[in-house]
Amino acid sequence: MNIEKYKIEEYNQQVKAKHTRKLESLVEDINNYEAILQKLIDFQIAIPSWALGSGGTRFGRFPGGGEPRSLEEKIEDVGLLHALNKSSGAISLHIPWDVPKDYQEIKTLAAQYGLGFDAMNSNTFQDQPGQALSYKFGSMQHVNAAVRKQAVQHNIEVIQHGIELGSKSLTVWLSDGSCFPGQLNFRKAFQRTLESLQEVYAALPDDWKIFVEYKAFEPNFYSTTVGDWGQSFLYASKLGPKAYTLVDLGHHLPNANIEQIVSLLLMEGKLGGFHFNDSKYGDDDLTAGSIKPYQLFLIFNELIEGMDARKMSHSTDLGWMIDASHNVKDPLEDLLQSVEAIMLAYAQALLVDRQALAAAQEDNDVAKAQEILQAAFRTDVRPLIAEARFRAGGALSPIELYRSLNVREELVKERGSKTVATGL
Ligand code: LRH
Ligand code: MN
Repeated sequence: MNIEKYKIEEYNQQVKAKHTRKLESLVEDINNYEAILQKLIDFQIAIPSWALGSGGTRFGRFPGGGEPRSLEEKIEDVGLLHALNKSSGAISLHIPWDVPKDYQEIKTLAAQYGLGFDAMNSNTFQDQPGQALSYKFGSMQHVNAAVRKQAVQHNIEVIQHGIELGSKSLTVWLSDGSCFPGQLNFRKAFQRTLESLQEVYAALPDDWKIFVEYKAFEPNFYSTTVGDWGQSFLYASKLGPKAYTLVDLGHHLPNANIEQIVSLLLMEGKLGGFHFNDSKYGDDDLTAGSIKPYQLFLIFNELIEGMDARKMSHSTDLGWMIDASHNVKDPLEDLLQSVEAIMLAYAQALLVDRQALAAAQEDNDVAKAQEILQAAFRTDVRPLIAEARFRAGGALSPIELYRSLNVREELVKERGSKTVATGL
């Protein structure tokens, strides 16, 4: 489904006056307003191809209808999101869930929607039909060299797909680990995984990056072979300069201080990117900012502090991706809300008075430091990101327009109520 530009302009005209009133009262106190707006316009978040249908758990899945039936329809849906919020300018593919049959056709279609291809994702956590060797006991850690070779070969194929599409990075998430004490030799598992990753690393083009994604548990429930930021940092450091860690917000043990992890990985030049989502218990893959919005703000606060210290570009030097699963919400509405929450956290973090904060920290003025941070977090910056969208040609309120255009109903009419998208 295509949302014509005139429909967005028509809608914006109806709500423009209210928006302008709110914006004018907000920007009175923001001196570098235009610079912040440009940063918000430039900030693009990649949409996961595997999260455009309804997700589920082992207990059940409740498809909402109108789900994309092909990679082409997935690109259309991301194109629709990008038309509405102008902040979703890339799609992140997962292989083999989204194997492109005709590279040129797929690239042309994506370009029509102003989309690029972000990190490619490999999959050695499921056995595919006709697969020679099983990943039941792991892939790159496996005791059987032939299984490790199969996993390495798959990752090299994923890089080939990415090269054809213009992607510049590979995300490797390994579900490898163990479910019971005694099942695994941790040292051998680490070394076998490192050797396998080194073979994949050797196949990377010079201008590519590899992201090593860590996760505390699930589907293994005793140990995970890339189980936390320290282990991912160890792999990325031993692999070489093109290797980085990837922080999926849902992959930490309860109460982990993710903003401190981000600060240190950034300091070491080994932070590659993010899978944004939110969670209350485990890897819940909920809407970003829906459970812990203050944590998301604190993460962006550390990102800006660390990226500016290294003179990094906010929009291009790290991988900004969403990784969520939609069990009860319309997948497209959920993704619009995640992008909005990420933009809100970024905008609020841009408002932090960094000189004053640094001075308060040097004075051990704890209360003052908190006042400075929370002044930014408690600023309603919604008019600011709405203005950024408006200037970029998007809708002042994407979800409001999505609903008033009955997009889901139109997609169900076009695709049917029982269609199921590939992915989680
Ligand atoms: C693992 C993960 C990984 C993806 C998968 C879909 O939990 O976060 O990033 O490959 O979800
Ligand atoms: Mn992830």
